[in-house]
Amino acid sequence: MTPSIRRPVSCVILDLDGTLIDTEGSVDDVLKVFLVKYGKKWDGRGTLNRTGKTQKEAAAAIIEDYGLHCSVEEFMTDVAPFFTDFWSKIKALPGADRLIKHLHRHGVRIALASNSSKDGIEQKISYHHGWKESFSVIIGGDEVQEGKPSPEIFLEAAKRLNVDPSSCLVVEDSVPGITAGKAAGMEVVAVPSIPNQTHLYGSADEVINSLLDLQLEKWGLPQFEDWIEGTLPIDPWYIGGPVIKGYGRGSKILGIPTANLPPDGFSDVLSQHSSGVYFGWAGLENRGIYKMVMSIGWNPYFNNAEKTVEPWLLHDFNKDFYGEQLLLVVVGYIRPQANFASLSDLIDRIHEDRRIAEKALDMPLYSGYKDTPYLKTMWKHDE
Ligand code: RBF
Ligand code: MG
Repeated sequence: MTPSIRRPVSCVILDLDGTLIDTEGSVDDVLKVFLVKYGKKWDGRGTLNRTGKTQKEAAAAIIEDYGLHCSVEEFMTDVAPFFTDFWSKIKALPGADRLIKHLHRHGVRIALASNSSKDGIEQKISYHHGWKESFSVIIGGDEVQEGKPSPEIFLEAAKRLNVDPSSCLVVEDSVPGITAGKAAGMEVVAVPSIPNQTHLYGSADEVINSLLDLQLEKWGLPQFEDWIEGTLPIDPWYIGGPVIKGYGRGSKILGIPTANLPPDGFSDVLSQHSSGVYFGWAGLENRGIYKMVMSIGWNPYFNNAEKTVEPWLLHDFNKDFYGEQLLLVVVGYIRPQANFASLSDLIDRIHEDRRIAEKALDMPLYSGYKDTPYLKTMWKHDE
């Protein structure tokens, strides 16, 4: 299936915070530690309206939110060393490294345009191998008069790339960034860093769930070559815990016996991975190792309040196994979660996911993970 071309572009302009690296969460981590110095306690306020702001604007917002008695400049000087420590620990978002390397390998020029200062950008990207060399242009918020939502930074990026703004594709997570990209006359893909707020991103040309879902060929750019039989291999990740009774709806309404895992046990792993449908191998304590397809996220159809993990073990069990230890190695991605028009459409699609996963897991690329020792770490005896 070839998607319809939107408008061919020649260059890509990437945002950094919240688009390539998971900084939005880290800002809160820093504030938690830092506000204590001012005798305040972090309570999560203001997180939503800080995204996409310049450092100065964000600092001003925090001072106001918490009623701090200091100037913006004092605050920024004070907080700087705390951030430097944190940058080294910030993870790349799913698909960020893949996107940068792919574009670079195909000679598509990339600009990095961030409201952060140039110095801050350089620090943050220095922890990611091969990134700096992949960007033809890097622009910080301190190099323009006005940060996003003004189009200035993107127009300046196009100028330095020596292309017309209309030949640029912007990838952005925040609303101010999208506004800036459209005002610059560019194509804009939104990758929201805040879930379930799709309605805020209406002016983007497309809204995607994660960078893994970006279809570059829609803009006439070289398409990713790593998809295979409807699956995308990912760096494997490992989670496990006792099987808990799920919301119950999965089994009852859908007739799909998912074995839910407690989301609190590995919230950091969950926050590092986009919601969506994944597959891999499952080790069930003292029973066996089974093929597995799962959804992680909020499941739009049921509108779950919590990010859930719902692996479906592809085997006929004749009874429930609540409380038993279930370990998973997740090896591939299939698709983002979707909101289906009807329950039967959702069920059909989940069965399609099952077929894709079952077939893929027989490919050497994925089948070897069946022997991952981790899957058996809870077992009393080896077979
Ligand atoms: N729920 C959705 O609302 N959208 C989806 O795209 C979706 N995909 C799923 C894929 C798989 C493989 C599985 C096992 C479940 C999926 N679900 C999806 C979740 C289903 O709605 C879930 O079992 C119920 O939400 C029960 O809590
Ligand atoms: Mg951003």
